[in-house]
Parts: sequence; structure tokens; C-alpha cells
Amino acid sequence: MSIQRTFVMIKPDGVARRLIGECIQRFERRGLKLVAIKMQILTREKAEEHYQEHKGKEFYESLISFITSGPTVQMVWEGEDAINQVRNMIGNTNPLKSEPGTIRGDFALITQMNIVHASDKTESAEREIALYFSTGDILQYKTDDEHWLTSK
Ligand code: 3AN
Repeated sequence: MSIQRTFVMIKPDGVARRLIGECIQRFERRGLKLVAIKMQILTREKAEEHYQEHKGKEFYESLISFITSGPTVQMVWEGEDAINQVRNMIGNTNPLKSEPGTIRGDFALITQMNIVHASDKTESAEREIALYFSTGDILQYKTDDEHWLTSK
């Protein structure tokens, strides 16, 4: 058993296309647990901090300008192998290479407007969660199925 937390952000295109519920429903149905959520328009400073690894790349300026262009939703999801499982569920960075059945494979065609971001490894998840949430923002609770599992 390896319960992990991962960071997920619905980008301005996902919010504008009213795909917040669709994304949340997919993660919930899979069995992941939402433990923190907020909504905000990112400042340039926050966006630069988030995407610091891409600074200097040719798409950097348009990435920052796009991600700060409208409301975004930040979430922390918890569950078994959550980091890899969520990455598999969102699909390849380039939607043209995303499998049908993934969020990007079902709803996107363009890399920059690929609906959703999710942490790619443990260190990124820790860094990204800390960038948007303080410890007290992350809830600890048990869902019905967890009560059932622990009582068996
Ligand atoms: P992912 O979001 O799948 O982890 P990253 O971290 O490599 O992908 O890239 C972060 C974001 O930067 C992507 N979601 C996408 O919006 C943008 N991006 C990455 N590569 C490109 C590219 N070649 N052209 C345009 N935008 C890109």
C-alpha cells in the first residue's frame, strides 16, 4: 500500500469549457479522494514559480500568458499510487499522443490548451502542493469505502 497525494490544476481552458465537474468526476469514480480544493486566477509570479523548470524554453512566455489568462482550479487528490494513476488518467502532454479515455485524449488537441496539469513525480507533487496549499488546508477524513476496508 502506498497512499500518495498529488497536485492537479484545471487550466483556464478546462474552466472555460466547463470541464471542472468532468475532471473531478473521473478522479472520484476512480476511487481517489479530494482532500483540498481552491480556485484562483494565477499571478504571473505564481505561474513563474510553478513552471520554473520551463523558463527559457520557446513556449515559456505563451505558457505563462495562457495559464494566467483566466480562472484555474487547484486540487490535492489522495489515493493508492495517486501520482502515476492521475498522470495516466490525464494522458500525454501532447494531446495528439494522448490515448482516448484520458482527459487530454478525450477533450484536447493542442499542447498548450491541454485542460489539466498533474504532478509527474513525488518531488513535484510535494513542491506543487506546498506552492498552493498550507498544511491546514489539506483535510484528513475517511470515506465510506475506507471505513469498510479498515473494519475488515
Ligand atoms: P505536463 O503538463 O504534461 O506535465 P510539462 O510539465 O512538460 O507537461 O509542460 C507544462 C505545460 O507546458 C504543458 N501542460 C503545456 O501547457 C506546456 N507545454 C509543454 N510543452 C510544450 C510545447 N512543446 N509547446 C507548447 N506548450 C508546451
